Amino acid sequence: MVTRRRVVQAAAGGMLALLPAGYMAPRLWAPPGGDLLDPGKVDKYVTPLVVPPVMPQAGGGIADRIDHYVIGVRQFQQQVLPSSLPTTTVWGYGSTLHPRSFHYPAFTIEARFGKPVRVRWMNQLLDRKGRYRPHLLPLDPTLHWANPPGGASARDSRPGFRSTPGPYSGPVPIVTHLHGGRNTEESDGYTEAWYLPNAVDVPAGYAEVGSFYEKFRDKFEDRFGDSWGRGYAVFQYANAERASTFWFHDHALGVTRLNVYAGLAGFYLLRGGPADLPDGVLPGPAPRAGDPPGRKYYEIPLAIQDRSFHVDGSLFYPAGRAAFDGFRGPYIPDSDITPIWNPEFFGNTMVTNGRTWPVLQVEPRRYRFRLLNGCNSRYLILKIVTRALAHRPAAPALPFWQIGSEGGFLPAPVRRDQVLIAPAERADVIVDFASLPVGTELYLINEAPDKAFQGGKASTDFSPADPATTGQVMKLVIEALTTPDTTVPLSQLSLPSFEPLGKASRIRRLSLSEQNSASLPHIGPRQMLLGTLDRNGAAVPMRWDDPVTENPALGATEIWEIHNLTKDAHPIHIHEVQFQVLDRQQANHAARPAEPWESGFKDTAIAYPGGVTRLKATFDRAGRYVWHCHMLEHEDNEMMRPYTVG
Ligand SMILES: [Cu+2]
Repeated sequence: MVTRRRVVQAAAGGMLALLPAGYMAPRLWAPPGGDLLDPGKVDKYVTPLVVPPVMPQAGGGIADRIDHYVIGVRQFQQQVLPSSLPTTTVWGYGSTLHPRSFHYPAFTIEARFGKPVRVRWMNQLLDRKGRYRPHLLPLDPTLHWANPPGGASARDSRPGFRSTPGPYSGPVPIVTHLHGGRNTEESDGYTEAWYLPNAVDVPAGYAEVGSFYEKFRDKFEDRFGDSWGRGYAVFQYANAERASTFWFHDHALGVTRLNVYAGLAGFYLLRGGPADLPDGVLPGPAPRAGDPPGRKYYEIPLAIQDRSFHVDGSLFYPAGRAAFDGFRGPYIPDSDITPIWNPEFFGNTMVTNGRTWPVLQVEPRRYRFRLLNGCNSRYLILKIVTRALAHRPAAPALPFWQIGSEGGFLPAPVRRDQVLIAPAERADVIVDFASLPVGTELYLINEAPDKAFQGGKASTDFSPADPATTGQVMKLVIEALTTPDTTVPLSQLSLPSFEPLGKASRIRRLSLSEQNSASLPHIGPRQMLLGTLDRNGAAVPMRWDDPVTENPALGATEIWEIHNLTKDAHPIHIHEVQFQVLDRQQANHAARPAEPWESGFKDTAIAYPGGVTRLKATFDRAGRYVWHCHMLEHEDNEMMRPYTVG
């Protein structure tokens, strides 16, 4: 987006001269700089990788039939940076009955096929006196967002302003989505089913819950006989899906990017059932309840995220539009450009499982890594290499054998020298370190760009991430083998059977488009929109509150053709389903089949610019869900649509 940014800056400079003096000064929000922590000052590979332990369960009366959890969202300090640098104030999930379980990212929920999980998700963003905690990060109140100050009549709307507001400083709405899970609507974490903390000082007139909270609360009580209350909701996950790598994260309307960036994400691993493999076939164990300290794990989930920090250790997130493209106003209400929201965000530091640039000792054997791109906007192209600063594109030292994607195992393992993974995508991979001598040092690097991904190859079509900072993720050091590897070699590994979806009965043509300012020439993007296509193939962009246009019949199998009319690749996520990627087609070219690693079920897939991506899904659960772009900045500003089944 370098080109566009230059255009915008030039246009803004020219335009400002024409504006009344009041628009030019004073500057409302400081640009980044000054107190931003230089990532070059963060020592790499001095902190061991954290393997998140399992989330402790809550005891329950019917604990033998359902796994019960009581999970709060709290604010706390964590040593995200190396211990020579300050701690970071983060938000994270944890079991309210186990205060030491609060961590960013969350401890892992281990779920068994066929055994439901019921979670009481509690908003505990409170101080010791029970007063609400404001957001850690600058929250733009001019988006179409949860908007608690709007009260019952104007919650979940885009509020009007007479002058450009500063960031929202009131109580923060949350609602948790189990990403990848196929659950009834009231348990999906619908973006307008948010709730504030049960604080003593919620201002009078504020909506304490989103517009769908009460309806889904009543549905949940009818369906499961458990009630919701002030500051919490209860969701139940059936765990009827294929064994998969799911994750949970916040999904509150218009504030998801900030809630997730503050730390609200964790793994949810579903095991067992007909689409899993017996214990011992794949590398393991993963953490289990009651593990002694220091236990060795050969199955490890890796949540990779980009972050920036202030010199005091606090999280940095842009406090004004100018950080993105230098545009200094006029903003809403004197134009249609939001004052604080940034169209994308790229941190300057790589964090894995809540630590910057960690190191992991690995034995010369096979490991299973469940990779999650947990970044807001950043794509990752991961590679294992011998030299961290190797010239890009670097030669791979070891391949990844991908065995699974978002919806469980692939039909067969796929060898990949590099793993391209978009925000919210997961790749379940095996890496075999067996051939390497003790003491060998390897690096997990990233060659995706430090800006919006548009497809193409590193160093040919785009500059790869800065090799000194965001171009590095983790270090792996080979240590001595402690026990022989008895897992099945890749050449003999056969994965669980895979049943493709049936024939589709309908094709929907959908669009992704980008809108610039309607009032200020050349200023943009203002927002990205989903929508439909008209008969002539022109985009019909839709906003969050436009009427539902995607309404599959219950049980229908449909093909969704995603026409991307923007310049960037967008990771498209559809709730409630696991889809198959059929093919992709650029204008005037033959369709290309899905990538080999997309041969299983997915819930998020890349829609490349200037082309069509065809997805097939069966919509077999009635209710109201959403589909959206998983670049969280896009999602938060209108690039999300409700859809209904049945
Ligand atoms: Cu997007």
